[in-house]
Amino acid sequence: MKKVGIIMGSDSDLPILEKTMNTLRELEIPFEVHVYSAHRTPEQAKEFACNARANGFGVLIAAAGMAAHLAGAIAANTTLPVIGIPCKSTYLDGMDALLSTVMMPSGIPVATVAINGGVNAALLSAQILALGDEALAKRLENKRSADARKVLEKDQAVCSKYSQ
Ligand code: RP5
Repeated sequence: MKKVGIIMGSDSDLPILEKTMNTLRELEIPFEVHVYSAHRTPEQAKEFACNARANGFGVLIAAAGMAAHLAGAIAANTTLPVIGIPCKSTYLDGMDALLSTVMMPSGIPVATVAINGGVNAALLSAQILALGDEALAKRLENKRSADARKVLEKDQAVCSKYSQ
């Protein structure tokens, strides 16, 4: 199976990417994780993106906060699908990163998930890889059903505790 590449602008973004990694583990998808910054280590970020397809990656997830140019910079250097996670930092509630990540110019797409949307980034990457992988598609279906069951259990618990 092709790998998912996870790139974050700083190790301070790790708590969001932990959710991404846990979801990928659950779905048995191999991944590789790096800290590359569009601003602090632009050459390394570029080199990673340029070589990603040849290095066995199928999808790239790029997470960054503040002036979050990482996903766009990665996307500029590969035709692999790139998923951007805008990370919430100290100021502006993540709106800075959301707009920096989502407002890509025509020609260089980034599929942007919600602010701090680590789980959905993993699920979207899985859905992309599952286009060519029936076993993974089945695991995704099973997870969707299991997640729905958990919500229904919560419904039962809330209903029986609070209804009168
Ligand atoms: C961004 O700046 C990183 O992705 C991080 O979200 C933010 C702050 O980075 P640190 O100052 O914590 O390294 O580039």
